[in-house]
Amino acid sequence: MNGRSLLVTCGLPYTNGPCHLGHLRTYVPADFFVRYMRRKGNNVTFICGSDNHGTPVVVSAEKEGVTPRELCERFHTHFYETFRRMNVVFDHFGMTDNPVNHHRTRSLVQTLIDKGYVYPEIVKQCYCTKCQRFLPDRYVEGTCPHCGAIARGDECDQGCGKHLEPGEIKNPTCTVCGTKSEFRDQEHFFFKLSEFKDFLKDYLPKLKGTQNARNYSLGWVNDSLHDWCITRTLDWGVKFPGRSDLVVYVWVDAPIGYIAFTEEWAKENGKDWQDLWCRENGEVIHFIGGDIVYHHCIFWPALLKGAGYNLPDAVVASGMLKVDDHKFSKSRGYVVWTNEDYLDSGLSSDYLRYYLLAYTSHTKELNFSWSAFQERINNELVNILGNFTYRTLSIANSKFGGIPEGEVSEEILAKIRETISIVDSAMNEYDFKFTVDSIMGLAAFGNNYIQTNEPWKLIKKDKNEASLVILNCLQLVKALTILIEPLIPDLAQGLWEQMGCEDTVSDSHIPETGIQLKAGGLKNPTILFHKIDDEMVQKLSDTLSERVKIADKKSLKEELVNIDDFHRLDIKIGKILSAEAVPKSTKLLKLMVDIGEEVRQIVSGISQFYSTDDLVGKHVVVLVNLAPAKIFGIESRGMILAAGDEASLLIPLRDVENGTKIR
Ligand code: B3M
Ligand code: ZN
Repeated sequence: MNGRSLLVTCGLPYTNGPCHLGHLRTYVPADFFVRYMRRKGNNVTFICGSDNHGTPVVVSAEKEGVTPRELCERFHTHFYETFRRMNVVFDHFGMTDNPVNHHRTRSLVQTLIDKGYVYPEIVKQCYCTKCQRFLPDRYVEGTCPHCGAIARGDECDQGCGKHLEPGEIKNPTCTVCGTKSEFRDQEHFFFKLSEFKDFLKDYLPKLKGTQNARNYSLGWVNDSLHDWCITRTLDWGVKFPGRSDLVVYVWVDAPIGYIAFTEEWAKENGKDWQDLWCRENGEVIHFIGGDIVYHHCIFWPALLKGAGYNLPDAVVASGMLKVDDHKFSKSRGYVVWTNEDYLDSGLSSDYLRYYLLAYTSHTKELNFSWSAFQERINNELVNILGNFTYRTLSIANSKFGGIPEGEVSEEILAKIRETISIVDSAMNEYDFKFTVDSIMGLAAFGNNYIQTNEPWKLIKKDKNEASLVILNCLQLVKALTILIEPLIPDLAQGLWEQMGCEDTVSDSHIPETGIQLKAGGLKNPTILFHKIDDEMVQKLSDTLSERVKIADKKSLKEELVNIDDFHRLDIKIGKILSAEAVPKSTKLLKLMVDIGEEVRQIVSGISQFYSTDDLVGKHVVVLVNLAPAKIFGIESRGMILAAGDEASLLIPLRDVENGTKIR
């Protein structure tokens, strides 16, 4: 097939920590896009690798007491394997510390020097007198000169998100020893970014991809563009040409990794990397996180333009991630680890892929919670797609002996064509959610069609009519299987095999959705889509809240409260009137508690430790003005106080009346 030639890349993960949900928000959609473009008959090369240089890696290696290279190799393998487990399959996954990237970076930087785009300047750099060294980037912490938030040396990561140049940060301290750092003069090299203003003003409006990338970067260009310091005082990294004491800034050699990895891939596959990077014989599409738009839409095109390479055709930037309504944060415990939490619990990679692409648009903020995850999978993927495909295949198999003879109705073929055309335009706009919704719309149509026509009843009245209905359903299943493969490749392959196909669905192409099925046998269908049960969700939510609690404990150094704070809590003595187990829960009891002026319904997680008989008639201590909540669908108003992991209930030493206030 003669399709477009595409080079798709993903932002390179730093090799200083494990893969989490924040990473996947970029990699899964990129893999989805790549698979779809291949199903369309395009020629796609999918490239990524690990980002090994810069202070993120050196600081972590120093803390662990290993060499930066050791740390990089460990996390490089980790990312490679985790992406595989998620069915994110790159044609090449390189390392920025490998020789090809050292060579490509030095060569590109040398070209910039030769063309007069680089100049030296003496700048004020943070210096730690105790550690006796200069403090680049993450070696220093202080306040952001733009918004006043706590910031790192090169980035206001918790505040306005702006990139900071060396020396810009206010009140700097050394992150290793905590000493207040001072500013000292040092020679560094600058890239004349300001000379690229007109170029960027012309280039950015034409840049394809998502609107957020284009709009943000145009704003920055119109605002102001400063020259960019591209060297750092570090041992670890790519040496700046002619200077053994300086390396290039990590944001120079990391994107150049995209080129170096293409070279490595081309060499292994007998291709010419220059087709993509020097001759415009293809399109370059970058998938990145929304926090690195500046680097990809400002620095990177300017570097490429200056050195005479091809420019990216599209930048696709994903929105940010929240966990349980909190800003994603490893240190505060609001994180979901891909292996430890998700895959190692035995959950399917396809479910997470579905959720990440279907939950909200690619560029919007995604607020993750385990209950929303469960709801989406069970109500959409399992109830709609799983239900329709299983019903169709099992009825066809049991009542019609497989795929019956006949001609698929024009109505059905037209519906498939309509979906394909909607999907195609959505994919060209990088609107992944709309794509998924449209495919699920076709599944819902199928569900409705089979429900209305009831082939299992119709067969008794009119066998021919019934066999046409099931043939139509089977054609819809075939189309759905091909269309859904980019999203949920394992489940799609399972469906494909149940349809009696012996090849792999990822070798098929979109136009095949309209090719009529040949009469023949099916494999005995089994249920492929299983619901996620409440217990699993409870376990995952518990893991998350436990992590947040531990992080809280670490960060809260004994916060003091005053007596007014204490008085805001309405705590009273209550008497348990009745207790019953909450169905389907292993921990919860529903209690009715007399707190004096009223009887409260309270759900309490203590059933492992007490039988209902132990509790009825007991006086307990109740937090009365806790905001009401629904637990397992049951309203709970208040909380019974207990101590420790085994929930030892607090009780009054002498008898007091129900409703007595604790003071
Ligand atoms: N290593 C990771 C990040 O800042 C960074 C990406 C490099 S892409 C060339 O998200
Ligand atoms: Zn700031």
